[in-house]
Amino acid sequence: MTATAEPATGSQALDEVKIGGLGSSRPRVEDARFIRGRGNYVEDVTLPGMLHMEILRSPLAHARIKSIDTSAAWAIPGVKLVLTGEMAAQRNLAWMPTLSYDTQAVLATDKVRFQGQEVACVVAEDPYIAKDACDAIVVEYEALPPIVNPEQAVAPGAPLIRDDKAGQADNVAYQWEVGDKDGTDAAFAQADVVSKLRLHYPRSHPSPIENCGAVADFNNATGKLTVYLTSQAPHIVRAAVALIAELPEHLIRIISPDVGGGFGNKVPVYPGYVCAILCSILTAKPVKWIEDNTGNLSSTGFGRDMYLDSEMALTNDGKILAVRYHATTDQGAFYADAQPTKFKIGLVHSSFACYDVPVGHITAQGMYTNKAPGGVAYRCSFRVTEAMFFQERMMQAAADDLGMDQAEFRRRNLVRDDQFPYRTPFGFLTDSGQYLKCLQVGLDAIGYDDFLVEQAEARKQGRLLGIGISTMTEPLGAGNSREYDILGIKMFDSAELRVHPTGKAVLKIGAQTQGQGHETTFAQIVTHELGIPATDIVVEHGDTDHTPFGMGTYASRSTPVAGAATAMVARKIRAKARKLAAHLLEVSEEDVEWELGRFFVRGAESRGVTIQECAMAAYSNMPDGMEPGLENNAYYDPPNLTWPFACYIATVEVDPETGVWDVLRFVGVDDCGVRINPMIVEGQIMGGLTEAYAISNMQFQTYDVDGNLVGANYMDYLLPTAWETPGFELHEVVTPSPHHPIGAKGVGECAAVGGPAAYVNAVMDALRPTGVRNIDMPLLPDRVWHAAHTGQDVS
Ligand code: MCN
Ligand code: CUM
Repeated sequence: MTATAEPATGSQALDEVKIGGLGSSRPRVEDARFIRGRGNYVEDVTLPGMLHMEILRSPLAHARIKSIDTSAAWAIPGVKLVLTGEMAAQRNLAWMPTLSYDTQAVLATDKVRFQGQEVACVVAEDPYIAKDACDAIVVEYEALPPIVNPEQAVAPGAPLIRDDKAGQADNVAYQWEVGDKDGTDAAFAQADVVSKLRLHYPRSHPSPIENCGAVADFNNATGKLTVYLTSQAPHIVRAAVALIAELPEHLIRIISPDVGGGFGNKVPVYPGYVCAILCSILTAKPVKWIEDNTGNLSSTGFGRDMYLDSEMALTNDGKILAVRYHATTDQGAFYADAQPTKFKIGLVHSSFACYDVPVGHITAQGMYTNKAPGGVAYRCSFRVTEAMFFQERMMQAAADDLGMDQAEFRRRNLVRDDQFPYRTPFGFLTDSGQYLKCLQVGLDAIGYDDFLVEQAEARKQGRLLGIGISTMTEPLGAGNSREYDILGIKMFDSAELRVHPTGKAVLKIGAQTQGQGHETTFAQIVTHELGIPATDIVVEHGDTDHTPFGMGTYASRSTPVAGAATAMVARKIRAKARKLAAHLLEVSEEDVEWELGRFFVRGAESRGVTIQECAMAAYSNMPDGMEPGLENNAYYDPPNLTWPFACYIATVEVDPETGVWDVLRFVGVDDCGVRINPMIVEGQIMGGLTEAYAISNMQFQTYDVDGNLVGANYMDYLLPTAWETPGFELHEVVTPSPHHPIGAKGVGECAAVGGPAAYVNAVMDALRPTGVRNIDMPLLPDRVWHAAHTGQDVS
C-alpha cells in the first residue's frame, strides 16, 4: 500500500473542502453537545445502587504511620467501607507498578512520602458522608525530615525516602546518559567561546477543568468489571488493571466518556482509580470517586520540575561546535512518568534537533523527593517541553555571549532544507522541514528590523523593550514500535471503519479525545480518502469493548499514528470499493479510475459510480465469490515520528518600576505539515501559547521547607483568562511529512513546548542592558524587579 494520497483526477470530483475533507475548518461536531450541556462526563454517570468514595490524604510530606484508627468513621451512619493500606495489602494492592517500572503506594502502609498522598478511603451512601467519615479517621504520624528539592536529596545524611525498595540506598530514581562524551570534550577543547547557563523549569500543573474520577462497577454475578474513567488511554488502563488486579482482560471494560481536558494529567493510573475498583469489588456495588481541586492539584501528574546545567562550545563567527548538559529531575516520591520505557527522561535528547550541531552529550539524574509524583504532563511531549525551553534559552545566551544578533545566530545554525534526512546529535532522524523559511516568515511578520530600531530608541529613554525568538522542531507521534513502548506494549495505533449500505460510515479509533476534536477531524481524514461527506461519518472512541486496541492520546500522537491508521483503513475500503465499482461498471478493475467520491471508466468519464453506490453493492450486488460488507481495520506502526517545526516571536515591554511585563505582540509560525482542520489547528496553537504564557508569567507550584504545597488551589495557582492573555498572530508554512499517509504532523503540544522560551527570551532581551542573564520562570514581577534593580540573575 502506498503512503501518498491519490489526487482527485476526474472532472466530477467533489469539492473536498465543501464536503469537510482536508483543509476544511468545519465546526467541531462535539461542541453541539458540550455547548448545550449534553456532554457525558464521568461525573454524569449514575448507576443503580451507586456508592461514593472519598480519599483521606496525608497532611505531612514525610512521616511514619504509627497507627490508623478507623472506628469512628465506621460508626457514621451511611458508611459502607473504610479502606486502609493494610486492607489493600491483604489483596496485594497496597502498591502498584508505575508506567516507568517503579512502584507507587495505592494507600500508604508504612510511611507517607508527600503531602496529599492517599492514606485511606471511605465509601458511603453519599459523598458528604464519605468526606465527614474521612475526617473521623485518626492517623498517628511520626514526622520525618522532608526533602523538597534534588539538592537536599543528595546531601549527606539525607533521609532515605524509598526505604520500601530493596537495594535502594539513596534518593536517586534513575540515571541516564546519551551522546558522545569524548567527541564532545574534544569539540569543547577547540572552542573559541564557551557559553554557560543554569536554569530551572518549574513544576507546573495541567489543570484540566474536569478533575480525575472513576465509576467502578464490579458485577459479582458476571465477574465483569466496568470502569468509567477520566483517561486519555483507556486501552492502556485495561492492560494495567489486568496486570495489577489480576483480572482477565475480556472481563474488563474501560469507558472514557467525554473527558474535560487532559493535558497529560489523565495518562497515568492513579491510586484513586485503583481504590474505586477495589471498593467496588469489596462492596459489590458501583463506586464513584470524583477528585476535588485540591486533590487534583496536590496529587496528580505534574509537569517539568527539571534543573539544567548547560554549556555550548562556539566559534567566534557563531557556529555551534557542541553542546553538553546535565539535567536533574525532581521526580517526587515515586518515579511515575508515563513515557517510553527506553528513555528515562523522556525525549529530552530531542533538543538541538533543528540545529546543525555536530556532537553533544547529555547526562541526567532523577531524584526522589517528598513531593507528588508525575513528571510527564501538561502538553509536554515526553519532556520535549523542557528540552526546547533549555535549547532556546541557551541559544539566546550564546548569541548574547557572542555579541551576535539572535536571528542571525539561529540562521547560521539551523538545519538547511537540503540536509534532510538529518541525524541529530542524539540519534533522532528528522525527515523534513523548511526551518529558515519558517524563521523568515516570523521575522517579517513581527517586523524584526524595525523593532530593533524602536528598541534602541526606547532604551535611550530608559524604556525596556525586548524581543524573544524561539525556534524548534519537536518529535511528535510515538512511536515506531522498534523504539517506543509503554510497559512493553509497542506504540502503534489502530482504526476500524465500517461503511453502511447507504454509504454512511462509523470510524472507531483507539485514540481518546479530551478536547482536541477527534470526532471532527478524524472524519475529515475518511472524507479525504473516500469522498464520503464528513457529516455522514461518526467517530467513536473511548470504550475498550467497542474500539480497537490503541495506545491513547498524548505526545500529540493521535494524528501521526491513529490518523495514519485511519487513512490506511479508508484505503483498504477504497480498494474493495474499486472491485465493486468494476463489477457495477462491467469493466476490469484496471480500467477503473478514482476521483474524490467516485469511480469512473478510464476514457469514459461520464460512466461512473459513487462511493455510496459501491457501498450499497457491497450488501446487495457483490460479484461472485466476494465477501459481503464494507468494513476493515488497520494497525499502523509509523516508520518515524513526525517533526513539526515552529517559530514563535514575542515582543514585550518591562516596567522597571514594578517588574510587570506586557506582551506587545506575539507571532507564531507553525509547520505541522498538511492541516486537516485549520481552525482546530489554530485553536490548538492558541491554547498552547496561552499555557506557555501562564507558565512563563504566573503559574507557580512550589513547596515550602516543610513540604507543604504552595499552590494547591486556584487562588494561588493561576489560570490565565482572556483578559490577560495576549493576542496571537498566526502564520503557517507547510512541509508535508514524507512518511505520513496524508502528510500531517502532530501539533497539539508545539506551542506549549516552544512558547515559553519566546516570552522569557523577550524579557531577558529587554533586561540585557542591566547585565541579567537569567530569571527562572515564572517571571513574576518581584523577580523581574529584583533582577532589573540588582543586575543579578534570579533563580
Ligand atoms: N490536527 C490537524 N492537522 C494536523 C495536526 C493535527 O487538523 N496536521 C488536529 C487533529 O486532528 C486533532 C488536533 O489537531 O484534532 C490535535 O492533534 P494532534 O497534534 O495529533 O494531538 P492529539 O490529538 O494527540 O492531542 C494530544 C495533545 C496533547 S499530548 C495534549 S497534552 C493536549 C493537546 O493535545 N491536551 C489537550 N491539546 C489539548 N487540547 C484540548 N482542548 N484539551 C486537552 O486536554
Ligand atoms: Cu505530556 S502531556 Mo500530553 O502528552 O497528554
